[in-house]
Amino acid sequence: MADAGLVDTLLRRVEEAEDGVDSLQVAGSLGLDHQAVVGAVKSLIALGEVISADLRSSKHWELTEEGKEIAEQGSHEARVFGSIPDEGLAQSELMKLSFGKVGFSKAMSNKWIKVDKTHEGGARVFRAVEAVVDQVREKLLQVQGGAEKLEEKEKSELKKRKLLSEVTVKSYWISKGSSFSTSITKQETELTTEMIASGSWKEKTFKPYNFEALGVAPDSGHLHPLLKVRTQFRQIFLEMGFSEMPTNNFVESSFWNFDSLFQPQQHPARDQHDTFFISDPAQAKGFPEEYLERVRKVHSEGGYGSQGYKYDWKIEEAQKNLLRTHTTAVSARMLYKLAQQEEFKPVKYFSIDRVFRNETLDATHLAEFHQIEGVVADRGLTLGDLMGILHQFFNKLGITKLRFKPAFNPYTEPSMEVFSYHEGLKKWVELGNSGVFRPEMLLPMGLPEDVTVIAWGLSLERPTMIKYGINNIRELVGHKVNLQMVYDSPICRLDS
Ligand code: FB9
Repeated sequence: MADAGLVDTLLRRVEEAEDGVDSLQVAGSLGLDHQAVVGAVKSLIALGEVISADLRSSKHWELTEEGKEIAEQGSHEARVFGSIPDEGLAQSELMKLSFGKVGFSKAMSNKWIKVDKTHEGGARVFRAVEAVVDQVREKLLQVQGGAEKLEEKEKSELKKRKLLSEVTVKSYWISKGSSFSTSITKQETELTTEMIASGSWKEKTFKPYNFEALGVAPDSGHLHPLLKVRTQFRQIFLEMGFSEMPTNNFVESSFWNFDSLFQPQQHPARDQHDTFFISDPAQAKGFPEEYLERVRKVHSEGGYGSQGYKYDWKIEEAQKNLLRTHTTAVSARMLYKLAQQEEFKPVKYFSIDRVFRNETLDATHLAEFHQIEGVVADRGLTLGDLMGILHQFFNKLGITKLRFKPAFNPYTEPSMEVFSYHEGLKKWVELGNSGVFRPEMLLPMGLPEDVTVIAWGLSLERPTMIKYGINNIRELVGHKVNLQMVYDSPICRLDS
């Protein structure tokens, strides 16, 4: 809202005027910037029909900077005439004056001065008349003073000398509107419960909605580098025919996160040091009873050719809620669901989402990261199939030379760590982990005996940090992230 005092003054001017006032004229008479008066006009327009304002453009003449200088100090020719003493002035001296060159030629054409070229010591300039009238200056002073119009010929002469310019100014012609009033009641901008309850809304006026108003334009929209790399990995999985798993539950039960994967309840990964347990709700319920019983049995007594872990498996341990430590918990849920189907169909699943580990934090590890996981279930899959699909997957990242190293996971046997030599970093880089899910995990779910499931996992942060040359994970995620990094990170293109 413009300055209330100016709005009131403007309303009084309109009321006093016979038919209206011009915003430029009002600004001039108040010694205000024209834009301030325009602001007051616009705020009155927003109130409805208080005033009528017609935009119009008017032309007027203004002195240029040079014109103002001449109006102040006289024309160049008059100053040349004034600078010549009775004994005359060497032409070379006259040309050294700032107004010398332009003034000399004008004074000569006005026949105000003359040159004696035969003078000893070089050409000398003398006055040719007793006195002169500086008409240029007088005309400019007339324009400056807003006096009566100059002849067209005179104006174009001054315009040609760049002493005068014609300026077009837009201004408002302001007159009384159909609901003109000099007392503007404050317009409410929201209808409150108090107004409705008390009925006071009846005496108030409300600012009309401006449905044309545009929202505040966001200064920028940028995707985080992690999300750009996630999209690239998602694209790779999709073109390999994988379907994305539903990972929209960070909270998981220990049953699906550990027990269903044949990870024993006394495993160190299941204690507080490595896992974030949830206090409320602390316990999960509603597990498939028959499946749970088969899991209990395979842990405590063995089965399916396995001797099991021979410990007293407790449901209370399986019921503990936690933040999932890997997306393999989701893979377990999906494989169990697959096993419930009448007829087994081969599948290729993937997931890319956050997992949480109560780890020691350092430059490359936070208490959470994004795990990327691929899972393939089919009849008769072997370790060779796993190696083959890992070559195909990493090849799409531009990584062609892989090395596999025997490893251990509680839920896969055999297991392999995956390595590649990074030409840029000139060192072997661990790319992730992989393996064949154990029968003690798959058979209690009810999958056919000849079905094998191969899987692998890696993180999203490591390739992102390498891709964008980030050394400290805190530059990538967390409250200390420099947003400029987000704005500046180019779209991710993993080699394909
Ligand atoms: O991401 C990892 N390394 C990596 C991946 C891609 C990459 O791209 C290059 C630019 C081209 C570079 C590096 N790693 C896995 C290896 C290491 O970073 C490791 O130190 C950290 N690992 C995490 C776990 O740390 C507790 C990365 C994370 C990881 C490890 C294993 C799995 C998932 C994530 C898994 C699994 C799995 C195994 C079998 C069956 C199912 C899932």
